[in-house]
Amino acid sequence: MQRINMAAHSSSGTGFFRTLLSRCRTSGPGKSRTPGLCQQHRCRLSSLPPLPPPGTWSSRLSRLSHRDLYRLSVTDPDQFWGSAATDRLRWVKLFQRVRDCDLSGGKISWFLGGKLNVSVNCLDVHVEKHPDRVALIWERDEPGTEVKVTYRELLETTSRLANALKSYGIEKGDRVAIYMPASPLAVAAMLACARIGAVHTVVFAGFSSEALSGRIQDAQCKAVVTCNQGVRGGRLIDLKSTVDAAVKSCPSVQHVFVSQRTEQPAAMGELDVPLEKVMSCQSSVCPAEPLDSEDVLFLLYTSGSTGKPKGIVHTQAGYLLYASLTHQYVFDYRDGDVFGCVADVGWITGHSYVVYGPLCNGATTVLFESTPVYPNPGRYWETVQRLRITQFYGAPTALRLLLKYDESWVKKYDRSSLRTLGSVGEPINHEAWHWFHSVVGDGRCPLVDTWWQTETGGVCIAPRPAEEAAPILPAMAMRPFFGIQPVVMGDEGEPLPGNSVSGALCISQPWPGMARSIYGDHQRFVDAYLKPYPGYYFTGDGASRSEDGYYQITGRMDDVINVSGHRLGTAEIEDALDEHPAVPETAVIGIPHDIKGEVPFAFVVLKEGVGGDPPAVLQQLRDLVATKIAKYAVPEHFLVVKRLPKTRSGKIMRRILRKVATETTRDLGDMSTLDDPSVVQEIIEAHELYRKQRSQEKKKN
Ligand code: 7RM
Repeated sequence: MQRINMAAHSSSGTGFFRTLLSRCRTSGPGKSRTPGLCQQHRCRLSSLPPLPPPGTWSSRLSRLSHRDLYRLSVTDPDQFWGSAATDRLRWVKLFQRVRDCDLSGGKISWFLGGKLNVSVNCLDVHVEKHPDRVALIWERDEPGTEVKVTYRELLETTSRLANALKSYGIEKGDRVAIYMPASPLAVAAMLACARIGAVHTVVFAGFSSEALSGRIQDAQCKAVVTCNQGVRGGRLIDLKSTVDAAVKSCPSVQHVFVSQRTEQPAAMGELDVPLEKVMSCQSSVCPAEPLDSEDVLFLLYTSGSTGKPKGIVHTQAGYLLYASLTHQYVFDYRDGDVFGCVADVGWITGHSYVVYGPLCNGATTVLFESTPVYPNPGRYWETVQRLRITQFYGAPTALRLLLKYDESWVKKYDRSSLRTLGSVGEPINHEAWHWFHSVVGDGRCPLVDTWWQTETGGVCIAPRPAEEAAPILPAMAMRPFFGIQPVVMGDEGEPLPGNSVSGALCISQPWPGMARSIYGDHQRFVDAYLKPYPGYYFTGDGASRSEDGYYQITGRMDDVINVSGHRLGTAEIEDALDEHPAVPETAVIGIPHDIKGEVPFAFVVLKEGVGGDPPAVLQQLRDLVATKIAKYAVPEHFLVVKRLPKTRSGKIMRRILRKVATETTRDLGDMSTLDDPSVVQEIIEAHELYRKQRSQEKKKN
């Protein structure tokens, strides 16, 4: 088979800007509604700086200060992103227009007319230059058994896997579910989809079979890629049987590709295809499908404020460019670094900072299969020492767990390779920040607290990017990344100017990495993110801007909670609980937890009569949530109540439940809209009793 020579098709930055410029000149500033601004391309005609020579994005950048770069990125996004995309990505056909976006109308398009292939940008371009550089270090569960995969090997594996998918009829546009923990084959499966234009949707391998089938059904997946078992913390987890149970209710699935992670043979049924076996018969060369910039790259399901997870849609060029640029600038990534992001590939952090960002930059990236405490609480730092990790990127929940152990678990390992520390997923509290910075980093590594979302594609707010000399203040000094214009909105939906303000966090300009839609429901996308503040992207988070202009995230404003850095809709848990025949009504809220960040607290109303054996019902409820969603979603607390506090229009007043659960009932706030205020006292008393029982049980244990 002949491989497309992508290099022959790529164009130079200079060429792009000449074309753009000459076209703008012919349209003429006179025709433009804004003087000096070309309406077609929205580029400034008079103020264009000298054209950068091709391929010099980085050297040109290094001469501009961060402050100047940021200014350029927001005052002239076409220039900034056009130049970045031209110089940083390899195109089969260069785009003709940088962007065509209308946030109020729900239209977001970047790099229009361009054609490229993401897997070529993550693999082939590096194989040409350094085929033997290590692309992946698979840090397997058992310490000291890591496996290194070079760029050449990863390209070959990806190509075989892509050919295998094709030979089973998977085509451009088809959806493929990937239900695997972090492993080279999981990465190859993602890149194989990207190579042939199929759309992957990775489902975190901790999700239950029902959660998996719901996602497969929503995406109408044609195939699933999985493995026989997972290995985590010394334990084996049956993944194949979960997939078997899931696909029973998924008629769209024609094939299940099964890889062998362990010796244990999986029972193979009609749909099942042994992955390694079919790959070994395939060619290690697979032509890359040239794809439109706006073709879908992947779907990733995430929780919202309703019971049904949303299939967030990301497309090719804009996503890849944003992931790679943020990977380089936020983490100070340099050639030769060993990038250690310990997130699972099932989350957006794994997509952007284990796979796409690092591979697009030709980095060596770590795939962490284990847990922070296996075989002991020194695991992360022993791994840092053994692999010589330069950037360590993890979640506050793991840090809060580890800081409870003796410092010697950190100190006995050599961490001198570390240069940048990163945190993601939830607010990092001061204690965890200081422990990470001073104990792990010996006070010498910048710690970047990165705020972003599944929907934003990559980091949007982080301490350093906008200004090199900015000091990093513990747990708050966050600044917008290039191209990001955060806006804090007031109660009336008005942008709050100046500093020392807090409100709803929005972003006022589109950026290339942002989500394009919700799969199969664009209206829901518009309603959730673009309608609340017309003309802006609404994040769902609250934020404040300090007197120095730094951003600090205060947390979700909707019914989404964050358990150990995993996003969870309280409505999803309620839906699962409500399936129990003895439970007419429930309300779930999040309450603070010192390690997990937040945990679900369930208020349940039991039907009269069946309430005879509450402990048994509560155990059934726990099982329900574990099978419907995942174990981590099981509420930490259940409080049986007679009624829930409701407004006259029938809405549950969660604010009151939060106050009861966090024992802050001294000031309950305005209760004038409550239908029957006597409910509140009833619930407070029930909670008081529950608290006493729990502390007695604790004493006994
Ligand atoms: C990357 C990721 C997104 C939600 C987001 C926030 C919260 C994430 C931070 C944070 C405070 C942070 N994607 N969040 N990072 N809150 N500081 N540095 O986590 O889609 O799974 O979650 O997570 O509420 O909206 S996600």
